[in-house]
Amino acid sequence: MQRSSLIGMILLLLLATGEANAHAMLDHAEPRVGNKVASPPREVTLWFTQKLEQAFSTITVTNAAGQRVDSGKTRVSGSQMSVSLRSGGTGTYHVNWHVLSVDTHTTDGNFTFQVGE
Ligand SMILES: [Cu+2]
Repeated sequence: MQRSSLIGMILLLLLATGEANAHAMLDHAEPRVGNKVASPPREVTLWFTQKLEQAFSTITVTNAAGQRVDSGKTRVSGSQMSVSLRSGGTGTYHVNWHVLSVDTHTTDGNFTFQVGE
């Protein structure tokens, strides 16, 4: 193998590895992950490390009783997305997110925050 083609292969490998690490991951959220807020928030907003595709990016939120409190209409703007909430009382809220980033990779995750008490 020629030296130049070996270097080319190593460069390709480095590029592929870098791309694989570039999925949209959750950067931060409001309400903040694991935090406590005094009253039920009107919406939940999530910021990601990459731009998102509107069509396949969703947030669902359930209250302490396990009832859906999100509007079902996730709004995507660049690398952030948000969804409106109806009041679901106090306790632990669960946020589940699923995103398709512009690099065509999907990622998902979940976190909780506390309301009141
Ligand atoms: Cu990716």
